[in-house]
Amino acid sequence: MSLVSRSFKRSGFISIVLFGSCLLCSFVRGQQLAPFDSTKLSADELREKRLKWFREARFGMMIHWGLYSVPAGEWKGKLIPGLGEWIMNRGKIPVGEYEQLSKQFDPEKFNAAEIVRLAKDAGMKYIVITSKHHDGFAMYHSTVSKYNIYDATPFKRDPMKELADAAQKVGIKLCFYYSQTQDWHEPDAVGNDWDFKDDSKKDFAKYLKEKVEPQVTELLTNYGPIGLIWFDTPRNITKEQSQELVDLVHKLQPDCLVSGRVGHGLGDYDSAGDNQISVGQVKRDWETPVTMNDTWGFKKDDTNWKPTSILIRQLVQVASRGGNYLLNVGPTSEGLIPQPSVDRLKEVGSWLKMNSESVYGTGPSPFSYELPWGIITTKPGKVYLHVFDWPQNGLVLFGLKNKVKRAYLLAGNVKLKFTQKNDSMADHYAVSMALPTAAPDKNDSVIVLDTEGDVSVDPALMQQPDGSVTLPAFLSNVHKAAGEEGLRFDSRGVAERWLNKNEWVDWNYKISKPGDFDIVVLTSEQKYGRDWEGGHSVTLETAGQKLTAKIENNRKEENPTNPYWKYVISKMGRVTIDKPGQYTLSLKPETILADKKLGLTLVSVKLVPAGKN
Ligand code: FHN
Repeated sequence: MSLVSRSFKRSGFISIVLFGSCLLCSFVRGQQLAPFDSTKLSADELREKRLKWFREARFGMMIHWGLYSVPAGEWKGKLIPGLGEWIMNRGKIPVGEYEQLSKQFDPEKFNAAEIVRLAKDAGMKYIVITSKHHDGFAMYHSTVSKYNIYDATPFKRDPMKELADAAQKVGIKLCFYYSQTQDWHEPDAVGNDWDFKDDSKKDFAKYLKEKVEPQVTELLTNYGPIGLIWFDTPRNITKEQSQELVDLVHKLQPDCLVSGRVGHGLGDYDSAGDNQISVGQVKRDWETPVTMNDTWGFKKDDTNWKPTSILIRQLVQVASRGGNYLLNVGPTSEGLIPQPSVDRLKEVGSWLKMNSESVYGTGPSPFSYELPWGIITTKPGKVYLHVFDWPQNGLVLFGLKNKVKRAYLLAGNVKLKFTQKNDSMADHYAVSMALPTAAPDKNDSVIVLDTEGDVSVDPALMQQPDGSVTLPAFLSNVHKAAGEEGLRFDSRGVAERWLNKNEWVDWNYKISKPGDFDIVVLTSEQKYGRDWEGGHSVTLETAGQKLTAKIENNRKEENPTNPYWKYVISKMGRVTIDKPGQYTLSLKPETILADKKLGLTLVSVKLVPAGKN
């Protein structure tokens, strides 16, 4: 789909025009308007209608709050490793013992209006709160199960009702997280293998009928209009069962969205993995949930807060790929959002106040790859350069074909001097901007380019002004082995499940400044995941030269926008490219170690000017 038709579709422009012209016709003919009948819309049109607010939102607050905030990561004097909201599972706590937490749960300091105000001031447009997480405890007054905050705790209030009222007042959408498969409190649900060991005795359909469907019905009946239901972890659920949930939500509230994690690709939009940010030109509407520290539910020993700069950069990165950034907070058992989260949200809010134009209502980056200094968002006639690493000698952007009319810093509207050189013979385009020496904003300084016409760029993978070329795995041409499922890309665009050495990839790229280049392979390591896997060997071939080497851990580098995924750099050797022009680089596995579950994984291959690596 072209950028133009995509951005039209995304802004809902087509439907506004249709409704608008319809209204006008009726007015001209002097007829009374018939009430809008949504039953006449096709399934696709209904989804488009539902997605309208979501596409504009860009930024939401996720709240993980439940009984688990009472132990806050500690059980019987021992710190339980892992996520705070998983303490029941990680500690194999019997249902009868975990239930007792409800007697201590009295979050008297909970103040819905304050939480909603915090979200609003941070620039968030929706709130997704855990109405029931995997522990099975309902955080609202449910009549389906007494295991809920109103009936089972001394609190005797319904925080979802209070939030619904507060959110309605300030125009924020309230949305509910609901764990549809895992429910460690219920014998027939998924997940509790310590109390309910015998899987053959489990009747998952019964749990769906007797708990999930009636509770989802309550949530969509008693709390006013709900923006979306955020289902999660679709384990052991059939396609028919996921579809029934989707249908139930849409029957009760046709405008309510269903998250991608309902299962089987049936949601209204896609959900990236936790703390994962999608790359490239993402085809479906999407959202990513992100933690501010390491856990979702409050955990007293988790002080690993991400700096505000990372949060702002991630928000922008997600926006530049057309997605929504859902940033989590985990209130304490008193009902308070931890101060480090409050501080960060305020800082994000102040940044957005100055720079919101470059986030809300923007289109995706015209480049399918990331740029070395930051990220791009767009609007008709405007290109927003989000500069994270402020260069000392001005900024050069390659590949933009539009004539630039004006360049300025968004904050304060400060005019910048620039020159533009468009050499269509050599197919080389460059805008060079003179910049103040100090970064105007330590988190993200936004430069605006006012351009003539719809933004158009050179789609080639090209050498950047610093001389390097990055060849991301997800932009490679994949040569599949016949009949094999094989190599695929995760939502970060990283190649995985590359187990067959007959599969290989290649890229075309453009060099404008020839020279000697070191070739490095980037793989990645998850902070709290499995250990880094390498040791496979590959052959890289480009410009008539061949390098065979092992993928090793020569050096680790921070991923500038995501502390969860470090880069692991493997040096493969040096090549010489003596002329400007188009080249191909191929990467073929020699050996893939069989004991590695994900096989050969790959973030990108980079050509770096010799010695600069
Ligand atoms: O298991 C849950 C986890 O506790 C948390 O709710 C996250 C949020 O995306 N979702 C699941 C894991 O992906």
